[in-house]
Amino acid sequence: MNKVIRLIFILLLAFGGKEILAQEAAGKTEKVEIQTSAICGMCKDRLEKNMAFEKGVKSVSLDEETKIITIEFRTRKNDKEKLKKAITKVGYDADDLPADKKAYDRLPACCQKGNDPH
Ligand SMILES: [Cu+2]
Repeated sequence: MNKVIRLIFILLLAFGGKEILAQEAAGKTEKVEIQTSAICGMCKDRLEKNMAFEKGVKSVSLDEETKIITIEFRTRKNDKEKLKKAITKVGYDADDLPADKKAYDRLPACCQKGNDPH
């Protein structure tokens, strides 16, 4: 390979070219915002950790002020309804979906909704 071309290629990789290639190979991603019933920092950790393991999820972040969880995922592997369902399985409401009763009962008392933020 020509040295100049090789150098340009290496520079491209260094400046994010690699990520663009990887993203294209993996398909499109989408970002969704879902209102949850999280209460405290423990809820935030719990939701972020659990949702990070859902199929196709690339990033998760819950806003402690608004309780809105932002999830970036690969559209080929998951969809918003499934992600909402997964949130309810952790024990929290997701938009219009109520929390799964069993999962909710397993939450520490301080994390069950109806409690004041702590
Ligand atoms: Cu909590």
